[in-house]
Amino acid sequence: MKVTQKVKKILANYESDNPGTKANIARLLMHGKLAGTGKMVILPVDQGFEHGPARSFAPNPPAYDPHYHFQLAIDAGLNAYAAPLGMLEAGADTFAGAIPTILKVNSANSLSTNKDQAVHGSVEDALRLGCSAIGFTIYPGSEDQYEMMEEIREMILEAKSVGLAVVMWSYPRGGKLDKAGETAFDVCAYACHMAALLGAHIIKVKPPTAVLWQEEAKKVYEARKIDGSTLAKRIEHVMKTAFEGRRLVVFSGGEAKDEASLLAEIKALRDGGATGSIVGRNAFQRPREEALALLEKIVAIYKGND
Ligand code: FBP
Repeated sequence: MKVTQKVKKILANYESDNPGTKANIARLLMHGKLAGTGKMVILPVDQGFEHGPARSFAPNPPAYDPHYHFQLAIDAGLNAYAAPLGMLEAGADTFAGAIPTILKVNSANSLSTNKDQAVHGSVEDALRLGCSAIGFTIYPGSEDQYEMMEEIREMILEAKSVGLAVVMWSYPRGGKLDKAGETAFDVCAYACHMAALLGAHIIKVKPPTAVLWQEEAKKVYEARKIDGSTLAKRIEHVMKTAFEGRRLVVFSGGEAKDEASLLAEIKALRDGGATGSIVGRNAFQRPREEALALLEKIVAIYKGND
């Protein structure tokens, strides 16, 4: 694997990390069709946990099989595949070394009312399965947010000490946040910044709407004329909150939607300077050939081809 200058420059932003962690960040950035570009597209498949099996897989039944997702990510030439323990274990031998993997170590489920997550995977599991990173979700704003941050503090320390990378899903929800607040411009930027402060190497947030939700922050956004008029402008600002672009930030795909809207959104993410996308339902809920064609278009957008 020849690490490109572009990727070397990105690795230099991780000033405190050991060679093992840097090698794993490099693996994530040097795999697949976007290898070496500094951009990434990741397939996440933890929706079976978060939303339930039928809601996740019934739209495309072959997706009940964990092997399906490894193969989809590999054939689409994505940078990495992220999933909880059982999913990764179910394809661990067949796909060993075939694509960088991210072990999602905590999850929520739709049967609970708590805006919290259970830790069900470990750094040891990630090493045993040959993963490049652990993935962890926090819910900024929830009543349990401090506990989640404390849990991740310990796991980040452990992961970094054994040379793994850390990917953090930072999804505001719970507490006093309403639906509009969860994806508001200022709240999303705040969630991204907190993930950077917690020590994440790669941050995952949702694409923000134009809503300014916190009263005090709104005054500053308006007074300082922080432009949130287009999605690309909002992404530009979110990247600033990731230490002026010193941290990698990928944006989630969301519920399955029509191709034109998804591609328009991805172009805006790219134009705003996003590192890339993490696209789950929009990929695996489509028939395989359709998903591969769509992922090809998404990759082409990040390559700079419109
Ligand atoms: P999608 O592209 O399917 O939205 O996947 C991204 C993701 O972060 C998953 O990892 C996670 O299961 C899901 O979104 C959570 O979605 P939500 O927060 O809407 O329940």
